[in-house]
Amino acid sequence: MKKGLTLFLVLALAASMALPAAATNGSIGKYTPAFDGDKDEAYDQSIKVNVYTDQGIGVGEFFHSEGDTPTANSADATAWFLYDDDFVYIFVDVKDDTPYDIGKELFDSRDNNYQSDSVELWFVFGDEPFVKFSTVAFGHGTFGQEGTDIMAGGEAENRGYAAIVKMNSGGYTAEYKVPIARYGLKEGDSFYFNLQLNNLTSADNLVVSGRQLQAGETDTASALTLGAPIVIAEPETEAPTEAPTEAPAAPATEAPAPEPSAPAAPVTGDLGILLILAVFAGAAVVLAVFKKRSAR
Ligand SMILES: [Ca+2]
Repeated sequence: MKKGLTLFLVLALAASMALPAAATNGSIGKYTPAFDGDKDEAYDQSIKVNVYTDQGIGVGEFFHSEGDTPTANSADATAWFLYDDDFVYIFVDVKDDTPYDIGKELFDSRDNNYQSDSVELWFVFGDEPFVKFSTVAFGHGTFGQEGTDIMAGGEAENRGYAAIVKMNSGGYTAEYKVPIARYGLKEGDSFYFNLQLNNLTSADNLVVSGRQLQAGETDTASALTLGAPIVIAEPETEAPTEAPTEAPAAPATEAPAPEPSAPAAPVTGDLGILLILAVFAGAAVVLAVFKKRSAR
């Protein structure tokens, strides 16, 4: 029995290694993060996609290079997803030990700025042939395309797109807002996604990894579904601050409690007295009538 299970696992492992890995599919959690370029903790409760391992391609593989062709690409990137009724939010962490700044002037002088350290997000939303949105390291700007319609020079931002790039010691991060309501997407709908990573090692040495995506090529893309809401538990650090404020509050709210019950008892007492008085009054009336009758 145990041997059979071991054999099964070995065969399953061999089969998984022999077959080309498929792109990772999954569900995106519904949650609106603070859009500030930092990774909100809710991202960790949703799906993530690595440029290599989750897209069915080998680590370090690339599909395009310019300049001296490197044997492997050392850069790596992982994307996390959230969404709400208006946007898909994507946080991308790029490990790039050769950050190269092409400069704002060169960025602005180019139309389609793929020749830079940059992240390209590729989508197929419904009937759209494809949508591309990219941002460059050092935060010089964005570039986008809706099919053949170019979104450059701030046009992507005019249509609701946004990106915040932050450099760090091991590369850079970028947080994106993609306006899914613009494409009619809502909870329960799916779209296709691929991540592309452009890595410069010097001004004219570029390696491009990941995948691009266009309608009709979606079988190698990640199918991502707008899924259930994410519920973030109350931070534990708030508990001690709440306890001291609640402690004095408790006696304060309890103290008045006896007050309503205290008057409650006299109410029944008053009724008793009233009853007694009524009896006396009745007796007095009876006595008065009796006295009048006897006086006649
Ligand atoms: Ca680089």
